[in-house]
Amino acid sequence: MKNIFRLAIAAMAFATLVPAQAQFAKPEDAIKYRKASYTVMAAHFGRLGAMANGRAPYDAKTALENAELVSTMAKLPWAAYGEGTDKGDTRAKSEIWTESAKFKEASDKMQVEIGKLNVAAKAGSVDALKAAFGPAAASCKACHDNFRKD
Ligand code: ASC
Repeated sequence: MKNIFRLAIAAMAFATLVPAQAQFAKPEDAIKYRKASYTVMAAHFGRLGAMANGRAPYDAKTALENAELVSTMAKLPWAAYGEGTDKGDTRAKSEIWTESAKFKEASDKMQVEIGKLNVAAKAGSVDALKAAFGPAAASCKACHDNFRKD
């Protein structure tokens, strides 16, 4: 019995050490995963944008649900840029890997702005949402401009 526990602890310790790309069996799986996370993120970000820009009626509860989903999705793509994922069905530019510190900085900035968008959504006012939406959208665009082929 003791050995089973030891084994379980060793397995858990190992799992935390496995590099991110090992979560994916094949590079194309990682590419699919990151694209899927951006797709879901964009859907919910777009609903917030519609409210922020007056194309949809503001509803605090809906705004918060969407902002929380965007926050969750915003954590996901970064583990899926591992080795071999620069080629294939992707518009990712090689700069993601050759200028990885810049890419990390841009992805961190985006997550900070999405965090602020979440705080704004929690505040429950359309003005707070409007104020946070622009910088969040700009942080998405900055990455597209520098790291995505059109
Ligand atoms: C969106 C969306 C993006 C960003 C970006 C902002 O709604 O899907 O990728 O905003 O276009 O410029």
